[in-house]
Amino acid sequence: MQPTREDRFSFGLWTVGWPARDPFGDATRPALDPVESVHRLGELGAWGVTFHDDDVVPFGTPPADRERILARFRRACDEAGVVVPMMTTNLFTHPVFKDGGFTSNDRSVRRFALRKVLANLDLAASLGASTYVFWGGREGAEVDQGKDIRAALDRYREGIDLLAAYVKEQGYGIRFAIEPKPNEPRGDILLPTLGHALAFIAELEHGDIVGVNPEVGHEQMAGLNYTSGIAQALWAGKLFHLDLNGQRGVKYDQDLVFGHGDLINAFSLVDLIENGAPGGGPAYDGPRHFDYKPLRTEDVAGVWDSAAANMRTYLLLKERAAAFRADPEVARALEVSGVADLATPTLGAGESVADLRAADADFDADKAGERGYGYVRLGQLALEHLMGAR
Ligand code: DIG
Ligand code: MN
Ligand code: MN
Repeated sequence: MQPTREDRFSFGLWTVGWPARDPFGDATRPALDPVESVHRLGELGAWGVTFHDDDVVPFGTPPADRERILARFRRACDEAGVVVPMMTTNLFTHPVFKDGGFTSNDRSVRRFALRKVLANLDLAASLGASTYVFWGGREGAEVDQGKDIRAALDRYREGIDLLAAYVKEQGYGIRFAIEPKPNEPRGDILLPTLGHALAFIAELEHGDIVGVNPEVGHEQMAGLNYTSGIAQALWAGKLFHLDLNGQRGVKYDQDLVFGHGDLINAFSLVDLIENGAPGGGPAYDGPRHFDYKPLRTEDVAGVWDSAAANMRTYLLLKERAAAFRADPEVARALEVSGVADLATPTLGAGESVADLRAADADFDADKAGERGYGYVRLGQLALEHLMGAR
């Protein structure tokens, strides 16, 4: 269960670096030097680190200091043997973004937000990041009359398309991943779920390099099944990245350690990711990225325990999922449930609508309705493998 670089685990620096200040209380931990986090995460077995611009170069840092800070960060990554697979922009902390970045009602703020992302895209390219995440935490509203949603989507599309055109012109080889979230910190956030994000991407001029970065807890805050959402993102060829963590039901964004929320869904997710390719094998070859927050109750030692817990839980679930897939009783249960039959097209090759309507004259709906699909048996087998009881 010792993570290796081959597992492609990555962490946001903002996760372990969270000093645990929340709306109701002060920080319970000291600020962490990003360089320290890079070394510690590398020692724990992480393959990559990710960050918002401001996580490494604080907002408003003078250019001369910026280069010194970045040189020290690059050195740390080289020494620790970690890469930077993904980067993103902080368009949510500074008060200037309190009504959003790309979709602020204030045009001067929208223009500033685009300049901030452009600068960070140049840095992302120089660090070899292949994915750039857009989480629009402040893109939203609390008062329906205060935000013209259609105009906001126009501005969001204008911003993403402009940035995508820039990345193409520069030849950066970067793909964009939009991260949905239904609410918090705004009352309602634009592109609230995976489905909204996929529909938005379909309207872009440069949607070919734009995918999604779904986060476990964000879909579950909307009461949705994360594994099903990931399956649709894979089906659409748009799963460019993912944020793994835990969430216990429809409540505030808990950003728990991966698996510390809906463990059954975490199991089916790892099974899909690691075994879901047609014919078996990984269905996704991107980073296994953790975007979580160490509980506010933890000290610094607890922070590193929590980082290790994410990777260990993932590896345990991967091992359980492999056992599930290798179990002959599971194969039989899958057959009873007819899971593989769904891959058979409903119409035969060359069958017309007329053929379909003239066919199956002997179909007996009552008899077909008597079939038992055996899903409880299948679900119990999954649960017993998850529990290590088989
Ligand atoms: C929160 O879930 C968001 C921000 O932390 C960041 O912009 C993004 C990166 O994965 N996730
Ligand atoms: Mn979250
Ligand atoms: Mn996230």
